[in-house]
Amino acid sequence: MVSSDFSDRPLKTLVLFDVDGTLSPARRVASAEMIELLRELRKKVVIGFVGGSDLVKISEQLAVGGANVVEEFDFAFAENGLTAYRLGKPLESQSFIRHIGEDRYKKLVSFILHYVADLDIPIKRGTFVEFRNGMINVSPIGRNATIQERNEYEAYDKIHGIRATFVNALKEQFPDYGLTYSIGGQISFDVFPHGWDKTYALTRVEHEGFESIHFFGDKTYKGGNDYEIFTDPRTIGHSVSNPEDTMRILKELFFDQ
Ligand code: M1P
Repeated sequence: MVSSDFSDRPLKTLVLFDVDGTLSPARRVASAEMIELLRELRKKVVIGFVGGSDLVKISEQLAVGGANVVEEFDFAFAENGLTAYRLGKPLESQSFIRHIGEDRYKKLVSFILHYVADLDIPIKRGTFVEFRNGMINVSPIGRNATIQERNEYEAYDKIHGIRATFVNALKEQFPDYGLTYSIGGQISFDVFPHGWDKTYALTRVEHEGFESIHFFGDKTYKGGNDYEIFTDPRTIGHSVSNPEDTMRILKELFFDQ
């Protein structure tokens, strides 16, 4: 039985979306057309986003026209669902540092910073480690890179595999830490405990009784940060190449009937 909170929706379906590359272009703001389509969709089904970034960044991308992002979506899952809202109200959140412990974290971050210092890549900027509530995000070029620098780094990384090699070094150095490494975006990778990928968000809606859960994402290939939730038996996965693709499939599935 789906909660009476959603009794106004004709379909007992939850539709979850990745953010970057699915609802908005990478690190950019979603289009007004996308937000309008989501508002229409919400009249039919329950909607939510599951982003790897923190809520502040996701809000910048999805709060088109000053809207409050946790109110525009029925479920708002930032940091893969470790920070979560249901109908505008916060759910209990999880913490990376509490899980891993200060001592082990210090060893990890020190290794990362030494590794970045020794990296020979064309340019470096700042913020090489971003400490988040549910994960850390590591960027060889640094998170302060401009959009153009990001694009150039992404192309460089595709050829030289800087992030993949970095991840292998971390796996070798910290085999007993129980960490998952996920290369989801253009310039960085996320580090979090096993199981704290996007499927973590599914554990938060398990008891809601939806008849089906759709998931839309662009990094659905093995190693991408949408892979686990896309292939999870609890979801009907849709792999998209950009936000326009998402809109096209939504219209086919929910509006052309
Ligand atoms: O949502 C995908 C990824 O987006 C950003 O990656 P990048 O800055 O490398 O493009 C990050 O917020 C990352 O955590 C997230 O997984």
